Amino acid sequence: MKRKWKLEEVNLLFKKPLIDLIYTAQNIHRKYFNPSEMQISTLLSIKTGLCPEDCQYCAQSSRYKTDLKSEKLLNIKKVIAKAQHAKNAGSNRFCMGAAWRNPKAKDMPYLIKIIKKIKNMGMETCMTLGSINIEQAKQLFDAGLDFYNHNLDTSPEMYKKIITTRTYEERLHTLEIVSQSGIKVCSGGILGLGENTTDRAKLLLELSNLKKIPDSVPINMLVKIPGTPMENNTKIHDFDFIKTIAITRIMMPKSYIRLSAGREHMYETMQAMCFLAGANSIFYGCKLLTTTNSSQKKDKKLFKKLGIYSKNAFLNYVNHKKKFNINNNINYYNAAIN
Ligand code: SAM
Ligand code: DTB
Ligand code: SF4
Repeated sequence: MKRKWKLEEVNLLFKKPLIDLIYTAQNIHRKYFNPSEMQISTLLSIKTGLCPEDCQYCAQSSRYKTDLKSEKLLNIKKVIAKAQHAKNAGSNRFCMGAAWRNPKAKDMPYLIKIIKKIKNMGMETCMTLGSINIEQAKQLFDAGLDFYNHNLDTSPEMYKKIITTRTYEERLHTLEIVSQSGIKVCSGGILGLGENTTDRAKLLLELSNLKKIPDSVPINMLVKIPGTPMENNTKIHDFDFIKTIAITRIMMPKSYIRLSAGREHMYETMQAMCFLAGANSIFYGCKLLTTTNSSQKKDKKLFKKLGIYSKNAFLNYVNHKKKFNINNNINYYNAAIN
């Protein structure tokens, strides 16, 4: 039966020594996952900027004067070419984001076409389009959408301070609709908004106490965007970030935990500690939605050094060996990404 966490218990976890938490998290991680395997997703913004919402961290809100160049919906050919490129690079999931409050009825045929085409390429699909209703969720599910990303971002109390154009309850309602439709839920948060430890505990509590625990939990480190109200926020300390990842793993043992935005500015040792604490998924490719990501070259090097490989790359490697009748022992290191 699913464990129901209480706030006091989670607050106690945050008080524990980091080394103990990493040790516990790594043990739990090894029960459910191969610790050398990484899930690899690639992001693409299919509609950029001019968003009517006022999320204080975001480059895409129309409320703030950022350097972002807005873009209309990308044409389908461009989206498919980007997905193919991501697949060739070793990514197995293509995640598409649109800066909308919600998709309109006229957008649905476009979204459905894209999902079907990318599924036919043998990739998993994920979309993040704002709030959706049950009919739209069903349409996306029927088209083959695997995941829907919709973050709770922080605690209910903190949420009101950073976003005024929608409520936490609306967020929870969309998550419920997505779950009911059969699409897998991807939901997580951002650290570095100015939240305290209890806000972090409450975010993880909300996520882990959803009727169905999210299959995928992205943990973002705030990327400070000039022009937004958060441009001068104090950076969260690396150890506090790692601690939150470890507690996420302890509370959601079977979920993929994605080390998401902010990776570009993390040292290799910091990333390695996040993986040790239970993170087992990343965004791969030089761009997130509007900001830059760690380069593929750097990631390949890091994976080789750590002996980490993507599931896809490993399967490609095994198939390659079979095809060319290569009989030496399977060497995971040679399979790192591609
Ligand atoms: N518009 C959709 C929505 O709000 O659900 C999806 C796009 S939004 C960019 C997805 C998530 O990216 C946000 O919920 C937030 O967690 C993260 N994000 C956005 N801007 C960020 C930033 N500057 N730094 C770190 N994470 C960010
Ligand atoms: C998530 O939690 N992080 C991704 C994805 N879901 C859509 C987005 C990160 C965005 C970082 C800032 C940007 O590139 O605009
Ligand atoms: Fe719009 Fe999403 Fe950015 Fe909020 S986070 S401003 S909803 S694109």
